[in-house]
Amino acid sequence: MQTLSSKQSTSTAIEREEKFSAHNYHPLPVVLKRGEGVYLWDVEGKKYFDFLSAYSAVNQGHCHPKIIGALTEQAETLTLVSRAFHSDVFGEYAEYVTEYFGFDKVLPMNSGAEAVETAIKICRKWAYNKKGIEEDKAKIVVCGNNFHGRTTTIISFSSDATARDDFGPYTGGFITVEYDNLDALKDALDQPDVAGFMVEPIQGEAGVHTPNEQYLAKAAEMCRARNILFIADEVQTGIGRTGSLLAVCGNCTCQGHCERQPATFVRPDILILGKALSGGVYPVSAALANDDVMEVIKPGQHGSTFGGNPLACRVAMAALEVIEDEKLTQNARRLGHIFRKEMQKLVDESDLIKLVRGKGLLNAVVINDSPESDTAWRLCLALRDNGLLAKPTHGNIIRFAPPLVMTEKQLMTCVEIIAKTVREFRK
Ligand code: IF1
Repeated sequence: MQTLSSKQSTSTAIEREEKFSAHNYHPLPVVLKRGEGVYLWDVEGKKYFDFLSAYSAVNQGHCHPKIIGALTEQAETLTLVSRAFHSDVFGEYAEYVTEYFGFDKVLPMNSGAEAVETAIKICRKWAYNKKGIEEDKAKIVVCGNNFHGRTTTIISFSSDATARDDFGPYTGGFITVEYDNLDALKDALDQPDVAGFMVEPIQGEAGVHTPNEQYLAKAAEMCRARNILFIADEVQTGIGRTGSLLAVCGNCTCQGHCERQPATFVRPDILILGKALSGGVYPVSAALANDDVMEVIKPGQHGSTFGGNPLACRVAMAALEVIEDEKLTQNARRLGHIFRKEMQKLVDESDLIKLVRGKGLLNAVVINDSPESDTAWRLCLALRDNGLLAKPTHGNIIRFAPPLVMTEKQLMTCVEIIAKTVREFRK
């Protein structure tokens, strides 16, 4: 009886969603009710390891007490005044976040896509006001197979047909080059009127593609030599996920040990953050830049009702403190090495998975089947049944990205679940 009624609550929840919500997603059939740290529970009380972390938003773990404490305390005090007035929290946050990442100024927004749009607008305005590009001529170079969000401008330069098709007319002003190809980048940067180059340091949605070691440093250097802004979209890769505070400083010799102002080899002119900036508690995003770039934005030229609200500011400060307090960047780096080593053993032993790649705790395994097959989807269903939640990307790739608060012991339990599931799986 218990099972019957609880089973119905899963199916009822899914049926309701299907009936009353737009069909813009195809979620794994699991209905979650509670989260704590690396764990999630469904409506039937089954416990899972979260291996998606809401696409790397929940780096600090679910319902982190320090972040929830900041949220509830501020929620009872003041939530929103808009930027028509000052709040006592925004200045404190602006100082904190700029010092943390080593930039002069922050422009606060809410979603990742809004922060990307913000970077595009800053870059274009800089092109006209500072670089002297003729009005409406500025070009921004982007990479093939990018994922930067879902606004009409952003999908205009997407190469993913599902994300782009039938949403035209599209916004112009973008040049697409192959990712991780410096020759192609050089040709594009040498075209007239190029103002910026925007890149994901690791392409997440495309299947966790880590570029060659020198790619980002060389790309940044090429931009600098041509007075072109280097724009890093670290919405998914930033804030400890890849074993360094930012993925652009992934090859830094600090081994993930430097906190704040990373001794990065590669300093973006505009840094875009979102997701884990709030620990997945509240939508908080930001574009950061130094004064020579950010000063092109004047009152009334850009903004958002909710951007920089007191609740968001408190949550973000708490979320960034947790990253430092609990040394989550270092943990991601250490556990990432262990995880890939263990997955490599599985690759060697099994026909089902072809390879493992990634950095820190942003990893993916490639399934030995075509992207059109349903093998990765069915493997994710089997992982779910065995107590681990992950999601396929691009058909035959499964992304593994647990919260960074995971312990080594928990990770080894997860490795066992994955190994057992792979061994028992029939294509
Ligand atoms: C969805 C993907 C991840 C991002 C980068 C900006 C944004 C994202 C590098 C926009 C967002 C999300 C969006 C989410 C799925 C997810 C995703 F698979 F689609 F690509 F993480 F890998 N820049 N990525 O990855 O941020 O506006 O969503 O806050 O369902 O669209 P947003």
